[in-house]
Amino acid sequence: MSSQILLYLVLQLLASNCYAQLRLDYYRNTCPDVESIVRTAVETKLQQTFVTAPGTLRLFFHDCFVRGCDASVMLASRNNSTEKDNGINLSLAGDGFDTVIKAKAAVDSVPRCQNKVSCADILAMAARDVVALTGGPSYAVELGRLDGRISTKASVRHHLPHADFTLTQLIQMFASNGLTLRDLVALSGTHTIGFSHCNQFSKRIYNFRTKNRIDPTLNPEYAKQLLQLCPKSVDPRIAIDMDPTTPRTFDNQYYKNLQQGKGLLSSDQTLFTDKRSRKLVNLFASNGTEFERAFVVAMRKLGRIGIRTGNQGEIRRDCTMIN
Ligand code: HEM
Ligand SMILES: *[C@@H]1O[C@H](CO)[C@@H](O)[C@H](O)[C@H]1NC(C)=O
Ligand SMILES: *[C@@H]1O[C@H](CO)[C@@H](O)[C@H](O)[C@H]1NC(C)=O
Ligand SMILES: *[C@@H]1O[C@H](CO)[C@@H](O)[C@H](O)[C@H]1NC(C)=O
Ligand SMILES: CC(=O)N[C@H]1CO[C@H](CO)[C@@H](O)[C@@H]1O
Repeated sequence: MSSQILLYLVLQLLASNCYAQLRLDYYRNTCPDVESIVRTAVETKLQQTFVTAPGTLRLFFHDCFVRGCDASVMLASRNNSTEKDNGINLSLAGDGFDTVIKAKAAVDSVPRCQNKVSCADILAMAARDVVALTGGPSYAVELGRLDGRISTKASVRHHLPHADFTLTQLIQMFASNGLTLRDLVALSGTHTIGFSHCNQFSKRIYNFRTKNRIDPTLNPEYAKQLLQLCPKSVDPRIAIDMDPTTPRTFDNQYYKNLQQGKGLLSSDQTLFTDKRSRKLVNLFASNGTEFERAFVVAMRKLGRIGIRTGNQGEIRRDCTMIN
């Protein structure tokens, strides 16, 4: 065997070891009904408020990109120093956290399941459930993540993408998490539901490069609507639909919007503007099945980032505090 092939095999082994212990039936013996317990809790919460869906999905993304999928995003601190205290998080909907807390309580109310299921796994299941419950695809979730013990505000800064990132910056950040351009375009399709605060895109309608200029990649009619929804004196708490066409349905409308210049964030619209990703946008816009397949593949990969097993973590009793 050539040394190159050997090296390749060793690297493969190391890479697969990072999530070697994730399994579809991880809780078969400890908490066999965990899937339906979580699903019921998520359904109940979603009936109370729609924000449950986007809030939970975004929480999963932020968890996985910062220190891996270990529920570190949920840790609260007394001294304002954890991930969730970071400014970028100001916009993480409280209902996402609440979904996990409620589902964890439901799981722990079953005696045999008590303190057996990690918060990180509950978040991964809940993220899958909200997609299916809003019209998107369903898929089996790999389980066996442990909860991390560390969460720092500083770790957020360099690990989450910003709305004004260029495609090159987005590609780099996703690649550093093992995600491809296809994964990036498919996962951005999550912006088919949920809300954005005006400050995330106000530059595009008020100060694009120079004062009073509108981003030319914005559809002019859509730009007019945005100016009305987000006047200069807007209440900073106001958030608007990211998919203006079917805001509460997890579908491929997001990509059709991009084709029409109706991507809300600059990081959305650039997926169509830039030739490197336009073909994928067109594919996902024209074929919802292609989108769903790519999305499921990408969500699995997202859920494998930085997995903790063995003594690298614990099963938190309270998702907001280490044991
Ligand atoms: C590609 C890079 C991405 C950027 C630059 C980005 C940025 C943003 C921004 C700025 C918002 C609005 C936040 C606010 O003002 O409240 C947002 C919302 C959201 N993002 Fe992303 N995002 C990205 C990728 C993702 C991914 C991969 C997911 C999930 C897998 C995701 C899920 C969401 C959801 C569901 C919302 C709506 C949140 C809500 O309504 O509470 N995003 N994103
Ligand atoms: C916050 O508290 C934690 C533990 O209680 C400590 O490790 C950390 O250094 C503190 N951070 C700041 C910024 O004070
Ligand atoms: C937490 O710290 C940030 C600065 O890092 C500050 O802007 C914010 O007001 C603080 N929040 C609280 C509740 O003290
Ligand atoms: C959409 O993609 C699926 C999966 O690749 C394929 O089977 C189907 O024929 C495509 N549909 C259309 C209308 O192209
Ligand atoms: C939902 C949530 O916990 N958001 C927090 C994000 O960060 C701000 C600033 O520290 C907190 O006040 C929010 O509670």
